[in-house]
Amino acid sequence: MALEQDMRTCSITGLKVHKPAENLIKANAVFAVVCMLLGGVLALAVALTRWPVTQRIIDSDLFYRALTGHALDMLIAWIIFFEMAGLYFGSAVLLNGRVAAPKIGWLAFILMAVGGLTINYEVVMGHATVMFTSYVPLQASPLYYLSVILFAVGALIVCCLFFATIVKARLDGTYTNPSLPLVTFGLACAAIIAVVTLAHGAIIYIPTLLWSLGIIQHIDPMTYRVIWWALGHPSQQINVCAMISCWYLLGTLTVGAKAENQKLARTAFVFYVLFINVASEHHLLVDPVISPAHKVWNTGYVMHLAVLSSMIHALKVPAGIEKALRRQGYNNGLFEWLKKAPWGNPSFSGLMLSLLIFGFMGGITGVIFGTEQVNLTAHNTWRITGHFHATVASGTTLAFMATTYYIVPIIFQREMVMKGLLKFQPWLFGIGMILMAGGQMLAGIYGIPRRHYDIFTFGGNPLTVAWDPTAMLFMTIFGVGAIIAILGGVIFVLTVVLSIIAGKKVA
Ligand code: HEM
Ligand SMILES: [Cu+2]
Repeated sequence: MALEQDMRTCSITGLKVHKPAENLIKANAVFAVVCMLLGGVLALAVALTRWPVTQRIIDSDLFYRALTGHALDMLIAWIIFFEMAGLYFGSAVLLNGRVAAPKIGWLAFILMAVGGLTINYEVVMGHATVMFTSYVPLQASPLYYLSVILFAVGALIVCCLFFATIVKARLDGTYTNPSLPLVTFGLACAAIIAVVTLAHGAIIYIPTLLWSLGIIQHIDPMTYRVIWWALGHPSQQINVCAMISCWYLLGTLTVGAKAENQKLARTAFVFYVLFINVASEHHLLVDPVISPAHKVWNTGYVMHLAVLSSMIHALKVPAGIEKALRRQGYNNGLFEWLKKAPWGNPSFSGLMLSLLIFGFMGGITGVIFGTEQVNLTAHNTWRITGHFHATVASGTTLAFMATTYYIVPIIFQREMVMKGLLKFQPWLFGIGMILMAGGQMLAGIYGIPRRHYDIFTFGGNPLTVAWDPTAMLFMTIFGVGAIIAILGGVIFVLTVVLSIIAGKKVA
């Protein structure tokens, strides 16, 4: 049948893979890894500049370019390109269906690729040294804002295509179960949040572009911040939904976990959609425009409805893994299942490290720093940088890395190379990030500021601050962790690229 021509059956999962879906996943995944490489090179420059041992290794102008580029390449490009690949996988592949409009998928990819490359060019050339928050009145070139908009429009198109592909799978009858698979459901919640988030992005970046062109004379900084964070924070919840979807997927792929009591997991996903936007306000706790009563109500009460979802998933994912391993016979005592788990499988260790670092280091500190009183002292210190290097930089990144080790055989149809080395990859990246983010958070408690080029001599300014020696100890630990994590990142990029080019073909 002509319709079947562009489908193949995956020899690993038995799923039907639509060729155009496969190609779109490949393109987005390759771009994700390339962006991680760029972001990683910049991470090294930024980390060595701030490490007391190698302090100020690049000059201040380059430091702020590198810092802007690092955040954009990592938090925006690596993560979002990977999520685009995930959306095609979760809709077309998991539903045995076909991408609703592949040509539109390619248009979106081109918009995102051109946008992403131009953003990098503008930042490297020093036309947009505005940090990724690009708070006004700091101003970047019009081309920078335009590129951000192009990238966002591309991502928005892919979200729409994701929903259209689900509808198509229903119409074509390739997926007949009344409820979507849990992984697809989680991704659908991510995509819903993404649409709302990107709408806020448009509301704020379009006037900012006009302002940088000189067409609008003034943008109120406080208005900018309020709307920008309706983009900035919910987009982290897209990442959380996508990461948790990966946790469920990896639980199944690595040990055969079944998501039991799925209604609870689905309800938890819906809670993100409903409540996360309110939680954005934790970024505005030191800002004067929102009333104290509102801040306390929001961060003291409403935020916890979203936190509740994370707690549910944090119990359900390990519970599913435990049940699966017990079914395999590891029933002695309380922990035999944990001891006998496949720790040498980098997808499994990556999943577990993601869960632990995201939950214990990232999630808990997030709740603490989101409290109004604590926020006043943590704001703009390294405690915050440590917090998000535990959540998205470690948790989400590890989950995506662990998933990549399945994407390569399933989609690129290549086996991963250097399997012996790969066993260590999640541990190097994870432990490095624990030391790095932990060092940042602890140094931050002693007042070490974020985004600061020179806390050692203040540029020769007579104002000198004697930092507590303990802060220097933690900053030193930070640097050691950063180097170990970067090594883990290098192994990831290297093995993925080599596997795609030269890995053994999967039969
Ligand atoms: C090997 C891994 C990494 C290292 C060594 C590293 C290091 C750093 C350092 C030193 C800073 C600057 C902190 C400051 O001066 O205030 C920074 C900022 C940042 N990093 Fe990373 N990072 C890594 C991975 C990641 C990943 C994977 C992500 C996101 C997915 C990420 C997102 C960010 C963001 C959003 C900022 C804030 C930039 C700003 O303040 O504007 N990083 N990173
Ligand atoms: Cu936030």
